Amino acid sequence: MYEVYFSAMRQSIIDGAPDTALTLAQQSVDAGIAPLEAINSGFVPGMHAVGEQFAKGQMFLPDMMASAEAMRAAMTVLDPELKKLGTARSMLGTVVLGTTKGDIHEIGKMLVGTLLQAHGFRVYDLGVDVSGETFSARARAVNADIVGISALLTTTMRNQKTVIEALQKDGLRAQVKVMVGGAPVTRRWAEEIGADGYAKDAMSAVALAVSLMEAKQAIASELT
Ligand code: HCB
Repeated sequence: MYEVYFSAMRQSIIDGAPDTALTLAQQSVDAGIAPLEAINSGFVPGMHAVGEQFAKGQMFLPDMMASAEAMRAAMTVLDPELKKLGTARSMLGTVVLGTTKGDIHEIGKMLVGTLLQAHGFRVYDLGVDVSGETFSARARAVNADIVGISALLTTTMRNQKTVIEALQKDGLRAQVKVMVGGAPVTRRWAEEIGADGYAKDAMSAVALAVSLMEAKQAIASELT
């Protein structure tokens, strides 16, 4: 039904056109399209197309940066709409979220943070290029239940393990659950590095965070 919108959204990302992306995002809200549907069916497929074209050498870094700008422009409209969904909910848990050391990709991580907040989690977003020590120190400071680590590069995936090691070193691993994600990350990789879970997208990250909280609560009630 909204295919025309979704196709224009996808194209606005491929074209790296922030003004068009922002206008389309606003129009989709006015037309009653669910913000998550606009993101998942319109804008994110645009980012995937950009990644494919970059990999084939049909697009270059400045194009990819322009596409990221367009995505950010759309999110300035859709992010508050998503957050509104969660305003009346009770707090489910506390999540510390960031993109790992050496990696500056932030769009997927921001989306995960927004949806977690919309579903009742308190989220501390540490940004990009975050070291294991910083993740761990912040997890301690805010008494985090979950640490969510994003990595978009095959070269920075291994730093997800560094975060887990920092949590272990600081004696926090028993109380802090770890979830990992990002385009090159797989369930198998999550198991290999000793994470508690892997999520392929933002909605799965919410479902995973809920189940990790249930697991934490089950252990806590066994101990009391
Ligand atoms: Co970037 N880049 N990039 N990039 N980039 C990728 C990631 C490639 C796959 C493109 C390609 O070659 N096909 C590639 C990585 C190849 C590899 O390692 N396998 C790549 C490369 C090579 C690079 C540079 C090295 C390019 C260069 O400089 N020569 C450079 C690296 C800089 C650095 O980090 N040190 C670079 C730079 C950039 C920018 C700056 C131009 C820009 C980022 C801007 C920004 O974020 N502010 C960028 C972009 C936009 C991309 C692509 C096109 C899109 C990424 C994106 O936003 N996807 C990407 C291609 C792709 O991924 N297909 C390309 C959309 C979001 C919604 O998806 O997967 O990030 P997501 O997140 C999902 C999901 O994974 C999950 O939920 C999210 C929401 O649904 N999730 C989690 C994510 N984190 C989670 C954490 C959890 O706990 C749970 C779930």
